[in-house]
Amino acid sequence: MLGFGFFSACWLIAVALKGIEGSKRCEKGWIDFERNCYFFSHNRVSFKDAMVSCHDKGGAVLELQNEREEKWLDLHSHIRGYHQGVWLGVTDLQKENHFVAMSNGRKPHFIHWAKGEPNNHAGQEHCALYWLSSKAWHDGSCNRKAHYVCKI
Ligand SMILES: [Ca+2]
Repeated sequence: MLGFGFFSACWLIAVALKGIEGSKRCEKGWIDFERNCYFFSHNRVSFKDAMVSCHDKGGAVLELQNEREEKWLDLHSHIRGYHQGVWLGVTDLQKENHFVAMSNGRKPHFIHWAKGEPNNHAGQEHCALYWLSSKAWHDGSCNRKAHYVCKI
């Protein structure tokens, strides 16, 4: 006869499997955070190449939504040995000093420029990066090479 112990064991296994299934929601090579999946690049590329790469993977260059996500990005960038900056999907290529999100062309509702940024240094900086040493955003040349994170 199957006792209560057997059924409670089955229930625990079912809950555990559901947990495993839940953690496998993102494809291999992507990691999940608050219901989204993120791909951290191994190489450093221009802003345009980062956009193309993320698009090819079915995602888009990370557009930070809030401080929690920014802190999480900072942690994982350090874990991966990133240095300098990480591309964000924010640019003022269309209109100087009018930074918009690539996904919708609108002013991002979360913005976190470092002190003195964006400064459009030498009139050449139109793409935003999360700058690790500042723990805040910089505008940089879109042609520079930087790590990037795709988000789905
Ligand atoms: Ca700058």
